[in-house]
Amino acid sequence: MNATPNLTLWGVGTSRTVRPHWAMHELGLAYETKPIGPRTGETKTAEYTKLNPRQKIPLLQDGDFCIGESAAIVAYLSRMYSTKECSLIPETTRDYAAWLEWCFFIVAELDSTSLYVMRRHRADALGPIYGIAPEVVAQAGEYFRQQLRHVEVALADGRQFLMGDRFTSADILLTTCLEWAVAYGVGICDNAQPYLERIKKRDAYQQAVAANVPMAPITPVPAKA
Ligand SMILES: N[C@@H](CCC(=O)N[C@@H](CS)C(=O)NCC(=O)O)C(=O)O
Repeated sequence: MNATPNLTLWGVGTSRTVRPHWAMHELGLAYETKPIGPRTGETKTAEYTKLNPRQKIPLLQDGDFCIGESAAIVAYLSRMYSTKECSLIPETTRDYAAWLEWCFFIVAELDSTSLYVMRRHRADALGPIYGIAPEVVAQAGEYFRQQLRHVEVALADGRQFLMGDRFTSADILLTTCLEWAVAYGVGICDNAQPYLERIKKRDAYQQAVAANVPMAPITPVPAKA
């Protein structure tokens, strides 16, 4: 199928950057890491801006092709590099639809609308940049818990993973959000606790955490001009 891939991953240190590291470890892919961090000025260099005008991490280079957005990178890797022995994406149309639904739900509702809002407005996170807003932080945490009901109901049938008995990249996205919520002191639903413990035992998860260093400090380092 594919010749030996030439993969370079830009970015370490955040809940978003760990996602593609994890997907690559699950898939057994060799890759180079460019360990640039958020708000260090490293996303704003001319070299990096040429690759990613959004000046955000993570970013994957696959040969002469670049893709940004953590969830898109993980979906791309899943589609491109899954094998019969190790696949992060469902095959049947119905399962694929359910997987898509999970991925979009997690990114839109749990990440962008809840946890990232908390991050932007917490005094000990990006609040000094975007505005410290305790009421907004509290509401976003509440919204996260409400939305997590979808996860609680799905996991109630005892399934091991979001898609049933098979680990997929939707589990990568969910796990990173659950961990982020725990770090922010937002309670996660009952069925998510054993799910999270189980998933964190995976070798690829542990390898990805080790690869995703140095971790960015919670309180932002002012970006260099
Ligand atoms: N939706 C994007 C968000 C990426 C993002 O916001 N990355 C932050 C760090 S978590 C970043 O690179 N900020 C620019 C900087 O701090 O220099 C994704 O999931 O990849």
